[in-house]
Amino acid sequence: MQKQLVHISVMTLFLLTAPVACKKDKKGEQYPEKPNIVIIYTDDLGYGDVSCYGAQKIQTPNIDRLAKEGVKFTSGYASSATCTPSRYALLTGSYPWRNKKAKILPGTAPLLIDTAQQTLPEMLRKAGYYTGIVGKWHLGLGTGNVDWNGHISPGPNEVGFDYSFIMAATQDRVPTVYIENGNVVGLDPEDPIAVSYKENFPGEPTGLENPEMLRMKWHHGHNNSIVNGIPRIGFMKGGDQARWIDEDMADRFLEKAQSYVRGHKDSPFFLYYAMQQPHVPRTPHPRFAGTTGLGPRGDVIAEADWCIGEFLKTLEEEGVLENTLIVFTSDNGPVLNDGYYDDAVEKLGDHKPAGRLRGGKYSLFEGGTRVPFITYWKGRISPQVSDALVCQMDLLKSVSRLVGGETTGTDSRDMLDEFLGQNTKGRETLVLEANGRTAIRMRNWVMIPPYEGPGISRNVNIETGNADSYQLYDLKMDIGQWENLAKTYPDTLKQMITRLDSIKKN
Ligand code: NG6
Ligand code: CA
Repeated sequence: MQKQLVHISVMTLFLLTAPVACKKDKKGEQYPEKPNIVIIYTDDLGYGDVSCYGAQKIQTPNIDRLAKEGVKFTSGYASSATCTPSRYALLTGSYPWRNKKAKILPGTAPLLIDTAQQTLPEMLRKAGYYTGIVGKWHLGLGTGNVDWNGHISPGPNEVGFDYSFIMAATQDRVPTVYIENGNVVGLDPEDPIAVSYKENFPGEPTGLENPEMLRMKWHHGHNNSIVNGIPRIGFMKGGDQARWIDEDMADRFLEKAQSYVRGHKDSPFFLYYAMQQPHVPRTPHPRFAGTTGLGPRGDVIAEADWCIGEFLKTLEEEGVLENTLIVFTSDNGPVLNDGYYDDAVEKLGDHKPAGRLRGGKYSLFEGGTRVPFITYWKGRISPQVSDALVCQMDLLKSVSRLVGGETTGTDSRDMLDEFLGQNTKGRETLVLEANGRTAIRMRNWVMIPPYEGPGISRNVNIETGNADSYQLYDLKMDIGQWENLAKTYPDTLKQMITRLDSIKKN
């Protein structure tokens, strides 16, 4: 009996200590470790929009620093060619096309993530992290009929974030207010907010009816309520004191990101810094207006890069840079005219927002989902360029191994070694999505099934990837996807069709 007890307690001790026991990687480093984790996420920034990925007309020295001293991925992907689905995949580790509701959401959409679903911040919270989001949310709020004047819930704070300072949807959608931990910032109860995506509020000016009030002209969509002279998507009334000033948004988010770091530097923290640039409406602070010669789109990219530099300085000043894993990436590829006349097309010159990639935002071609993707951990990652195939969705599983967290079966893959620059194996396959339509990348190949619909989305002037027959491209030889090899390699085509089907059924 006694012997058995001793045996049990030794076993218990072993079991208790086992999960904490460090696993060694190839370099003999020990896991789990609990560095701070920061994801810097830009909005609509293309593969060719930053100088470390080849841009010449825009200089992004701070992002370049991350690339130069970290791992610069050449095959790093968002799950999707639009925002909501990519953010859903990043936070939940699940393919967004498995959830039919994971489409670009209006500002009044209910919370898309189930509060019982696993999320990256929740996993980190359970592993002892303080978790926060500053910036763009766009994953819905509430349960269907939000009262913007009360406590707005569920939202980020109910799916794993201890702290949130967000805009609800996008800079071009109402409500145009900041929301901190579920409460509209600076709201005057005497001037309540009402929001509708169905109809205007009597007497409120709109872009369609009051062009004389506009300082930015709409090209398609974007002709509902006018806020700060900019016509938006959706109708909004009230909340005058609380409305954001577009030109100040970058500074507001930066200040919040910095104070978050200062306030939580002593515990491991996670920060999802979701910047609004270069999504429309592009409203650089006057400090950046006109600085790139590319118009507001170029200027807000320069502004975003500056913010990243300031943010890095804060990490340095607070003494935590060397203990922070930073991931820099974008939610989808680039678009020039996304609904406003803002000189993005006229002043483009020979700048190539998607680099050598075909298509852009909304597209099933590479330009839609292949984005700048950098991991940086000062003193810990040996600088390199990696061709490993990785997706933002993989951060959940990978970070979870790093910190000794827990995840259940998902589409997320453990790419920790790739993210830390310890191997370049990467995924074998990845399903890519645009507007609910899917394609598959497998090793150096990408296959796009036939889809109905226009080959070019006229308003934004971007190739969609739609075609009558199967498309197969060898990205190693043909990164621009100009030569369809579907007929030349029927076996590869078949294999990829089967593979896509089987992943979608799982
Ligand atoms: C589209 C908007 C576009 C942009 C996009 C969302 C129109 C005509 N176009 O519906 O301007 O807001 O939604 O972009 O309204 S995303 O990066 O958040 O996915
Ligand atoms: Ca986006």
